[in-house]
Amino acid sequence: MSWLEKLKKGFQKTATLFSFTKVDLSQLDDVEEAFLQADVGYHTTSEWMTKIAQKKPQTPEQLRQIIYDMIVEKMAPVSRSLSVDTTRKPFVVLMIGVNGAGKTTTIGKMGSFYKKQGLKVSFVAGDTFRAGATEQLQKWGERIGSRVYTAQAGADSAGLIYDALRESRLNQDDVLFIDTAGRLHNRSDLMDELKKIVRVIKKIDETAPHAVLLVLDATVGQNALAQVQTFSEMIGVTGLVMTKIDGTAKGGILLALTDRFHLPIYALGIGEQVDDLQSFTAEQYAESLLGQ
Ligand SMILES: Nc1nc2c(ncn2[C@@H]2O[C@H](COP(=O)(O)OP(=O)(O)O)[C@@H](O)[C@H]2O)c(=O)[nH]1
Ligand SMILES: [Mg+2]
Repeated sequence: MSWLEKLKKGFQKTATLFSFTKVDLSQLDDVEEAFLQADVGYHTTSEWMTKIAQKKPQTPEQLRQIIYDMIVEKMAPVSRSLSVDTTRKPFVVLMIGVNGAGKTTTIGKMGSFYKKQGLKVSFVAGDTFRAGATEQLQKWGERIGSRVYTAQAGADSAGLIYDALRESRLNQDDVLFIDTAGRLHNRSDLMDELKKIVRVIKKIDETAPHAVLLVLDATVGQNALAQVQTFSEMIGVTGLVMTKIDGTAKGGILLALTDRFHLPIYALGIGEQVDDLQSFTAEQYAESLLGQ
């Protein structure tokens, strides 16, 4: 299956919401309902309903074309590809997000993506909190042939990251992915640890981390807004990755997020396999969301 086919399959549930069979301009409730069901959000929905009413589509095809254009217009400015600055040695990517969002899996997939481009990639198993997190990342490392820096369970995460970054520098790695814990005892605990991690990274390279990617699970829907808000305020986020788009009807959440935060979107995850992650493009997103 090609990436676009996978994406379409992933967005199938959202696309069924947009499979209008007729257009009745005096009765656009079902269109509005589709946007809301897909988690597009109230703001974008009301903006779009006004535009649709002005453009007066006569057929479902015309209506879908209008929606397609509106999606691309909104999402093109935040579309980013997975490119890294290989002069940094290493380009440091800090992966953050709540428990279960898909941080560790995304690191494995992204690591594989860069490996295939011939880059030297290493991982840091910075989630020393959750049992099994280190082993999970080690498996990815073995699979793609990347070095994984680890510490004992319960060890200080910032300490491990400090040592790993120093060694990664000596090794002249192109990219270093840092995995982090998703949930500690409470929210301020988690944020304090992340802040400490950023501080120790800066002791070694004040330009790092070069990317702070917040991983979001698409199935949480509107709750993603609160997550972006919290992580942005507390430690700053340079971009988003959305996982688990497969099997949810909430694919429109990226529109709501863009409306509110305008953060670059780097990649979409649509499954648990190594190739189930790719760069985000507005056109592919619009096409698959509408099932075209
Ligand atoms: N279906 C699906 N599952 C995913 C995706 N990304 C991660 N997962 C699964 O979600 C679960 C949690 O992922 P994990 O990477 O451990 O999350 P973390 O706690 O943020 O590190 C695992 O079972 C992953 O295999 C995705 O894009 N699609
Ligand atoms: Mg993890």
